[in-house]
Amino acid sequence: MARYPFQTIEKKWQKYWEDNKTFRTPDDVDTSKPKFFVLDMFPYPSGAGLHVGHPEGYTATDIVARYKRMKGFNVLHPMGWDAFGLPAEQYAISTGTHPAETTGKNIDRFREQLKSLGFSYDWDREVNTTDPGYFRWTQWIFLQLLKKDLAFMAEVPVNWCPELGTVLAHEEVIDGKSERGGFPVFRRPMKQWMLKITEYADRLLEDLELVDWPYSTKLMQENWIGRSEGAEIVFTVEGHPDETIVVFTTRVDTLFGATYMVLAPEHELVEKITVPGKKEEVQNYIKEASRKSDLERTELQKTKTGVFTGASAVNPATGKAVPIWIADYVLATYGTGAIMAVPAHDQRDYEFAKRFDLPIIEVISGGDISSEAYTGDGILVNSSSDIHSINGLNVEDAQKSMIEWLERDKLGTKHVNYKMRDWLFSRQRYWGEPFPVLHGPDGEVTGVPEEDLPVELPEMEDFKPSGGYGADADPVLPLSRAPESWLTTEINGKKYTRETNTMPQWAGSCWYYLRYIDPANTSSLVDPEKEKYWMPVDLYVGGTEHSVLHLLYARFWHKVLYDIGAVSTPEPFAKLVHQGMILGEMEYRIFRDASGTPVSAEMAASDGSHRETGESLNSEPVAESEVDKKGDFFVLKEDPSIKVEAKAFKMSKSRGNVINPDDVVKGYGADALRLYEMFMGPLEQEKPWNMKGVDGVHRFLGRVWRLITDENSDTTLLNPSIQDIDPDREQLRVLHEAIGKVTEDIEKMRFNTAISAMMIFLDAAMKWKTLPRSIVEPFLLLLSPFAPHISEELWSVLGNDTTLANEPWPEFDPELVKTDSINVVVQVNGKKRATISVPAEADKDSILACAKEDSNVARHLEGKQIRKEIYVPGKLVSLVVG
Ligand code: ANZ
Repeated sequence: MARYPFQTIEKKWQKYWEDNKTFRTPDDVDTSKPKFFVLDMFPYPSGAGLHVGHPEGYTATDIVARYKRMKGFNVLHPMGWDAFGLPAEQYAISTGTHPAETTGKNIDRFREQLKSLGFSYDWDREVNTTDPGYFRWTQWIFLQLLKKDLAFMAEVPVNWCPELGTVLAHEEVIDGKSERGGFPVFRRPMKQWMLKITEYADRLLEDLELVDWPYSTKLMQENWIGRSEGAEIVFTVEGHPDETIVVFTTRVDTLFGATYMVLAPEHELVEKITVPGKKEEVQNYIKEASRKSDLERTELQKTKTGVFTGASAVNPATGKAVPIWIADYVLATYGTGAIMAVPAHDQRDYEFAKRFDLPIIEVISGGDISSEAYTGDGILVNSSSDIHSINGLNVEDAQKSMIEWLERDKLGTKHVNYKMRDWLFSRQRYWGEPFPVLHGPDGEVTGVPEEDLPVELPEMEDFKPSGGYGADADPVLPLSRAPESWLTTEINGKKYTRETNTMPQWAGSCWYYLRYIDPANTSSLVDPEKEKYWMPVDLYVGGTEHSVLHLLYARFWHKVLYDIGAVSTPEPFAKLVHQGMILGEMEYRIFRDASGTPVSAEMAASDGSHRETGESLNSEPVAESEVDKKGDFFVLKEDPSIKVEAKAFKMSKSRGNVINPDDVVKGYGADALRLYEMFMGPLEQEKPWNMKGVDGVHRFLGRVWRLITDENSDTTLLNPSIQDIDPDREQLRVLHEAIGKVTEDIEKMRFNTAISAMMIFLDAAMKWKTLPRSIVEPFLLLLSPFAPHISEELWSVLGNDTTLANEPWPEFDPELVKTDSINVVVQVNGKKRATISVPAEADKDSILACAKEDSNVARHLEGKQIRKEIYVPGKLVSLVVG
């Protein structure tokens, strides 16, 4: 394999860019020029270093950044570090080093790795969430939240993860386990800081319309916010004149069918209303329920469970008594923690009523409720009493009528409910932003004066959480063991104690994009003029794993900042794109029966047995060199009738399929890595890694090298075939085909097909005996955002003495891609009768006329009537004669 000297070239240009600050965006830019803010989700600098998933999104944004600069935009393309958080702290604890030290080391390594990939970041704008000059402003934002009553302390049931020694936000708990590490999470009450994100629920929902984001991400946020329109209805409790039960329902129209009520086991009234004879049963049930996660109580639950409290409520529409049960399918955390059960029209209630033999009354006609609830539309029946009547109405009108009546008689109100909860914002750890909060002697909470920010972390030797790791452990916060000088302070003779919780890792990433605009500002988080020019972010690229967490939190903070006038746009990220996950290399397996005879993969059932004989099959790995691709499948080379199983898996240490980007850079170069990751497939798609593909793009770059340099020289000299001559028409056409395609593809972020277009250009150019400089130069400019090092080097081989980073992007001329004439096939009754050559710009009628004039075609038309004329533009005329 012919190599080009990528090692020396890449080092050389990285140094050049750094020395010359090629990608520095000045603090004061010419604001009459258009701007483009292109942002990457900044990495958490883990000890493992960069993985191949990072350069995927980072290359995409780098291509856009380089392209936009060449198009004359002021470009902001920064990078920084999301460096607080648990892993750094856990690592620090296990190795006995301070997290600041390991974090610093990891950042240095990440920076070096990113630089080795030639990304055009403005490194003078680097931000680090653990830097006091940065988190001073994170704390400042918290003070604004406090001032607006959007931050408050509450004793709430929290997700306590003993293994991590901290509580977690709802968003960080997946199926009852911690998102990080997968450790069990228990619910228990604890006093915590909360942020009132629910107050912004409607705006977070509505403003999704303002942004150009993937539909699936918007949908995830919508579902997470979970807006439900309905009503709250008040039920009185028999024998307890002072108590009422309020339920939330989305179906007020079904009130006449409410035949029983259910309280969540945690509901505050349970103890009060349970009759003495039921107390023990109810107590036991509550205990059992507390051991289950919400998921186990709802989605996973096969048979409904519950107990009767012995008490009854009064259905306000019928005046009749209905029994009150407790059951764990009703969650304490949603709505009011209590429901009216309408078994005829709600499947959960239906199953419960069947199990416990409770009455089922149809109130919506049109369905069959003999075996399941009817949840469809219909006309109201059995819905009339002395109190109110809605019989004969459709669902929509019935709902209106019910709300009017409920509101008039003060029995209920229209109500909107959200699935989203307030954001649990404190963590019981050391390595996070300290809260800028002081607790006074009388329990009062005050913010630290703004001029005293930042509140830095105290120097501590031992920052381990203590107090035990059990489900009921009482955590002793690391900061509560800080030196007295940090922990307490005196104001007006009163002793105040600092808050000892720290902020969650999400805090720093909620606003980092703003700091890039004005990273050194010490008087405000961002200068308003600069903010106005640069915001919003024009393109944001990152993984789907942040669809709800980071992207929702950041939007919330941004809206708060918008409300206090600190930013000028309601939304931070105008356009969002997710890069797809890069999987490990494809792994192949072959199936064999007991005698060792290969069995084609489609015969293997999912449990590993033979679909026809039921015999259990063995499977073993086969090397890639032994398989061939055949259509959509992979088959054994030596016997193509045998399909093999082909699967790619997520890269993981345990699977041993992790690709280290450093190794790829060493073996093939940064340009090859960049180009390969863009060539793998559409950016958004999940794709398996393939070393052969890396080799392929590396060879492409080698051919570009040989196109422009002299192969017969020991030193890098210009290929003598490149001359200052005028290009011919065909050369111009090939070049402009590439310009048109690459330009359009970058705009639409279709980088893989842009690369194909450059490969097509190269194939053509390799065949030309002489190569006009005016053809080669624009081609290098097209290649430069993708493979900047080799492009810069060849640019200088062509005799240019500065970087190409600020050269104008080649202008596409559509006139030049028009071919003079095109060949069109002419069929008569489906048989090819001629190929005619017509002017490229000819219209349909003249082409049809031309087709009929062809002597051979004319012969087949003679004496017949033309019934149909079809023209496929640029390709085919099809005539049907009878
Ligand atoms: C009566 C009813 C009749 C209901 C009917 C549904 C259909 P979404 O759409 O998710 O907001 N519900 C209310 N609070 C609950 C809780 N804490 N735990 C479990 N279920 C609860 O669902 C709202 C519906 O879910 C409410 O409307 C209530 O049941 C139930 F034909 O009330 B419905």
